[in-house]
Amino acid sequence: MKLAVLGPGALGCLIAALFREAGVEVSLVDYRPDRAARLRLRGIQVHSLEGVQRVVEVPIGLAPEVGPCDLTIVAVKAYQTETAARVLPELMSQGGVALTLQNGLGNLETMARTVGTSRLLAGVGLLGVTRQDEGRIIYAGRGVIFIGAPAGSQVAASEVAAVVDLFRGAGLECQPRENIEAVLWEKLVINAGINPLTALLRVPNGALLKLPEAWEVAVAAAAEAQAVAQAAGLTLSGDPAARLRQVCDHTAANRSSMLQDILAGRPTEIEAINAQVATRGRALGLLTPVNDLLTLLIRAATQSAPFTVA
Ligand code: KPL
Repeated sequence: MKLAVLGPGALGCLIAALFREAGVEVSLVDYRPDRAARLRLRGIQVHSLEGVQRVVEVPIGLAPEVGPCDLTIVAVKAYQTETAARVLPELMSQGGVALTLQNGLGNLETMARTVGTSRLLAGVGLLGVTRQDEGRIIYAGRGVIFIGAPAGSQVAASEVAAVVDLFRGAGLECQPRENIEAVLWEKLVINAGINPLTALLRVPNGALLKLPEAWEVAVAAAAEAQAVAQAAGLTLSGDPAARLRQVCDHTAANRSSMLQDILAGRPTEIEAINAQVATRGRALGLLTPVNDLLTLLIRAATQSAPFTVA
């Protein structure tokens, strides 16, 4: 099976490196030729929390160089999905599958605009992985990946099982899920709580457990997200606070992806996370004041970067 991993960010680099080490035919796909050339030269540096480092040489290229693949994993930031979706038609082989492993909502809809829904899969990963620098990542927290066929997908259960086996073969804990929409929302609930708070306070995930006021806001944002999911007819497992606590605990040393974005001066995924909770809540007649405020604060934090005092 030939694989492409679209996006050399933290998750993309980790997955591509693990597949490569497992002997899978995999390429990392970048849209920037300069960065692709540098990464090809240096390889992907994977650091563990214990300080162990290894360099994995992963083939890296632009979409036309990589060509059609059986499985294309979309691991770009939610705000780059539009760009990624444009190259999906040339990356997906006849009968190939595209799997989004991204945060937030709206990614599947964007991908469907260029390749339709029938060969799409959705996945949710609860891994703690931090990008230190171009191609240099810290694998800070192991976690499970759930994969399933969303509404409109015609990918067979046996094909989902083959993708799950591929992930397992690369040393990742992976499980198939029939109700992947609910799982996407369960992750959204977690991201709505952890990501904006850690980004605003500039703390690792585990610190939220030690900051009672921050924790209260995180739980309130997560609870609003869970209420919107329930109003949309989805049944999410468990209590949002308990789920939040578990993820903060498992990824305690990790910097959330939104904190990494803020620190690097990049756009954030706020529009795909808290803003989605607010928009979808409004459409269902639900108020989401905590998510509204967190959305505004993160937008303000992004805009204020040029004015920050030393
Ligand atoms: O998904 C994450 C993210 O940072 O975006 C969590 C699970 C919160 C890990 O940091």
